[in-house]
Amino acid sequence: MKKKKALIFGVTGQDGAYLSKFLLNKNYIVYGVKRRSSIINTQRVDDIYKDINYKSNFILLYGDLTDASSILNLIKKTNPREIYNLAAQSHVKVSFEVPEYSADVNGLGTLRILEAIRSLNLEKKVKFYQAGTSEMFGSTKEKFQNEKTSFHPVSPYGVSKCFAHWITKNYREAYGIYACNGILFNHESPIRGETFVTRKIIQGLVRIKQNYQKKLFLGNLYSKRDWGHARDYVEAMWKMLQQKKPDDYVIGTGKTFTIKEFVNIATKKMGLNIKWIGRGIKEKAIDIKSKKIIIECRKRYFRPLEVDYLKGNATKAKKILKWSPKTSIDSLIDEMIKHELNNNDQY
Ligand code: NAP
Ligand code: G4F
Repeated sequence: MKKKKALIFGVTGQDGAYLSKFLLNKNYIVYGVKRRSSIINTQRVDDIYKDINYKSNFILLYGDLTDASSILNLIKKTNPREIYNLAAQSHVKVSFEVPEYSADVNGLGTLRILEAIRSLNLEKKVKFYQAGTSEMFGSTKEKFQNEKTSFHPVSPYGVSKCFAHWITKNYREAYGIYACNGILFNHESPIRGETFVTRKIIQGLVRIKQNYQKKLFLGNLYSKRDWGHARDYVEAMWKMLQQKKPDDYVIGTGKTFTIKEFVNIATKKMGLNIKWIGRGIKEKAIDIKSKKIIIECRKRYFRPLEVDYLKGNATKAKKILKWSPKTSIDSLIDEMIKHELNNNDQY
C-alpha cells in the first residue's frame, strides 16, 4: 500500500516531535520543516532521525513561515496529503516583546500556507490542521470553554492565533479546503520548552533538590491552567484530519490548577516540604528542612495582561473524534520529574 505523506511545520517543537513519532508509527512518510538557526535546533527529533525504524521515512527540510516562496516550494516538492501547521512564536510573554514578528509568523504564516494550497490547486487533495489555542479565549468568564465560547484574546500571541483561526475557517468556507482548527489547552511533556512554567518549575525544583540551583523565580502564581500531555493531544490533531468533514475542536482535560497548586504537587512528589509565606510579589516558599527560601516571585515574569482562568470542555471531541485525555496531571508531573532527574545526571 502507498504510504501517506504528511508535512509538519514546526517539527522541531514539542508537538512536532510527538506528532512525528505518532505518524511514523502509523506508517506515514513525514516531512518536517525546520528553520535555519545558528545552533543545532533538532534535539527533540534527533532520536527519530537516528532510529533505524523511522530514519528512511523521516525527512527534514529547511523553510520558514515568514517566507511564502519556501512554503510553496515545500508543498510542491513533498506533495503531502496532510499538512500540520504547528509552527509559531508560541511564548505568550515574549509576544508582548515581539508583537509584529508574532503576528507575522502565527497569523500571516498560516495564511501563507493556505494560499500555497490554493495556488497549487490542492484544495481537494490536502487536509490542513491549524494549531489553535485556548489563549484565544483570553479574558472569558465562562466556567468551561468550548467551541461556542467567544474569543477575547489578551496578548499579541492570542490575537495572532485568532487571525489564524478565522482565516483557516474562511478558506474552508470559501474554497472548500479540508481545514481544521484545533483549539488546544495547555499541554506539556518532558520536552516542553524550558521557559514555559511547568518545565521551568520541574527543572528548577530538581536542580534545587540536587543542590545545583538555589532558587526558582516565578511570576503570577494564581492563574489557572488546564494541563494535559502533548502525546495525547497530537493524537487529537490527527483524528481531526481523519473525519468525513472538516471542523473545529476544543481539546482539554476539563480540570484546572493554579501555578501554586502545580508547585505544591511537584514539591510533594520530590519529597520537598515547603511553606508559603508573604503576599503578592513578596510571596515565597521556604524549604522547611533547610529553612532556606527556594521560590520567589519576580515582576519580570508577569505579563501586561493575564489569562486568569482556563478549563476546557472537550465533549465534542469525545463524541465525534472518540478522543479523551489519557494522562492525569499526576502522571504528567511524574514523567517530567523522572526525565529531569535523568537529565541532571550529566551535571
Ligand atoms: P514550540 O515547542 O514552541 O514549537 C514551535 C515550533 O515552531 C518550533 O519548531 C519552532 O522552531 C517553529 N517555528 C517558530 N517560528 C518559526 C518560523 N518563523 N518558521 C518556521 N517554524 C517556526 O510549540 P509547541 O508547544 O510544540 O506548540 C505547537 C503549536 O501549538 C504552536 O503553534 C503553539 O502556538 C500551539 N499551541 C501550543 C499549546 C501548548 O500548550 N503547547 C497549546 C495550544 C496551542 P524552532 O525549534 O527553531 O524554534
Ligand atoms: O507556561 P506558560 O508560559 O503558558 P501559557 O502562557 O498558558 O501559554 C501556553 O499555553 C497556551 C495554551 O493556552 C499556548 F497556546 C501557548 O503557546 C503556550 O504553550 O504560562 C502559564 C501560566 C501563565 O499564567 C503565566 O503568567 O504560568 C504563569 N507563570 C507564572 N510564572 C509563568 C511564570 N509563566 C512562565 N512562562 N514563566 C514563569 O516564570
